[in-house]
Amino acid sequence: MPLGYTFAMIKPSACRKNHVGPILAMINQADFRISAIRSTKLTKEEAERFYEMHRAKEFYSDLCDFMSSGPIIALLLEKENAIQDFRKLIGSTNPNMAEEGTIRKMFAESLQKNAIHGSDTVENMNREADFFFNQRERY
Ligand code: 3AN
Repeated sequence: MPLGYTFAMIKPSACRKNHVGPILAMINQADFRISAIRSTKLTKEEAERFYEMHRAKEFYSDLCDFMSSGPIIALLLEKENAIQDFRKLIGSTNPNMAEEGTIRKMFAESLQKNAIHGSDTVENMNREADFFFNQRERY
């Protein structure tokens, strides 16, 4: 299978609790190569733009407040079957449903504060990667 990419973001709650190191170790142990990485803090407007597909949902405003509440780690990751394999590594959106050994099972605090984001389609991955990284920042 050819190499592909996925975009990931370690959320403010996981950064605040010093879970960045263990999460990056799990990502590397699962054979993802880090192509680009940045620590940054989203403004509320940037969070609204990143999650614009959820604009109509009742959790949208709270989600954008949370996602702009502290630093995040943005990641572009490379692996065979990257998008699907990464969704498996992070587990279900709701941590109560997440499988044992997944990142969300280990580090999520709630449905909203679920530790990490992973792209769900190639189209979204490209949009999300372009949101954070220019071509010179990708190796
Ligand atoms: P995923 O991140 O697993 O693809 P999405 O795209 O459905 O899940 O949701 C984006 C983010 O919105 C989730 N990571 C979570 O933080 C938040 N979220 C999703 N559903 C809910 C909900 N019912 N209540 C509160 N927050 C939610």
